[in-house]
Amino acid sequence: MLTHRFWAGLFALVPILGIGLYVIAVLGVGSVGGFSFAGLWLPENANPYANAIDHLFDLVHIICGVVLGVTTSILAYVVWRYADHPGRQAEPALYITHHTLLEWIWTAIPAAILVFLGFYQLQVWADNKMNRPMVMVEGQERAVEPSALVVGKQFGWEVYYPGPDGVLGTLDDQRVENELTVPVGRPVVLRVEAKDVLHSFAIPGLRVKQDVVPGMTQLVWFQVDRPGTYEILCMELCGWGHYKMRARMKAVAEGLEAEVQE
Ligand SMILES: [Cu+2]
Repeated sequence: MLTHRFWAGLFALVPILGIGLYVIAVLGVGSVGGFSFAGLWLPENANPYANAIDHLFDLVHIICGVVLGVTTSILAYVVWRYADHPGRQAEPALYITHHTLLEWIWTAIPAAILVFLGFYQLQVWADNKMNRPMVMVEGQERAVEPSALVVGKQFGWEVYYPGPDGVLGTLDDQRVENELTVPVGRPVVLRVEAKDVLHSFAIPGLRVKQDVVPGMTQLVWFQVDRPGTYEILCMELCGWGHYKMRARMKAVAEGLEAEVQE
């Protein structure tokens, strides 16, 4: 009797804590024992390409939150209500071992949600991963060229800028460790690569995240609308020093770029 109440209570903690912690992080107010809840959620987005990503992120979390809340609450209730009691037999109407219609329903609903999300996000994926930003050069529309090459390695980021020849990927490239500088207010394209193992190039404040694979070249693009310093992280567990793969990205007003790089 008491045991199943205990288990039911424990199961009930899953929706309460699972959803409650999200709400606390999103609201970001209050503190417990000196630990502040501010800043637990993502930093404010500074990349206009990523507003749609934030929208998708919220949508997916709301869908998952509702499903988690409903299913785990039902589980806790069922453990509470229908646990085994000595001497009591299951009512025949409630003794269900298989229900084909129910199986169809809880397969079809998640499938429909996934298919919906798949189509719903197509344009966002295209804008962020396929359609490179274009600029007008002498009356012609051209794709923005990468302004720097970022190479992930165990454990840090090498940043290469074009040297005096103005071409990226040549012998006179300038190398800087763990510091990237980009202009604000216009599209920036970067080439990202990995030297040794899988890494993931991420700038949380811009919602940029791209896995990098040795031997492959990827392009990422974004625009920074707020000058300042942003955190660059590796989001792929890549070895013992993974936590050290922090770098800084400085977003500066046009014209100041050269000064900062020196
Ligand atoms: Cu890494």
